[in-house]
Amino acid sequence: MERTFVIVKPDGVDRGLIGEVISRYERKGLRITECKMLRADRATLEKHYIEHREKPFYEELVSYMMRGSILIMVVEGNNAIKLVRNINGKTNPMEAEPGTIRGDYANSITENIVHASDSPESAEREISIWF
Ligand code: FUP
Repeated sequence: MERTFVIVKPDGVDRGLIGEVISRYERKGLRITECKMLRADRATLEKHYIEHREKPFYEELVSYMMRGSILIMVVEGNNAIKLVRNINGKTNPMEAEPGTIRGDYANSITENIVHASDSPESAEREISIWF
């Protein structure tokens, strides 16, 4: 059993895609074990995105994540980390395959609907930041 950390980002919440995102994970046999709606503050986002702090897109990314409500959750199941990332699709919406969340719904690399942890270490780090 593995667990991963997921965010439905402000564009996903504003566009009414929370149910769509959750149902894709549940259909795959994964379980939502923690879930919370909130407005992210800058300090938490700076911890979450620490690896990107020198990147040119960092400020745009942090501002966008504070623009509206987000849904944070813990998703559990066998191979949850890889399965959730497959369901989400590639970061760049031009490379995300149709049938993935980003492939079906995103057309911006910044406003790409969802975040999910990329390793067991990231998952535990991110869960401890947000929950
Ligand atoms: P991912 O793991 O798919 O969420 O992607 P990354 O960790 O590479 O990037 C984190 C977030 O930075 C992405 F969700 C969106 C944002 N980003 C940009 O805004 N511009 C870029 O060129 C790359 C990433």
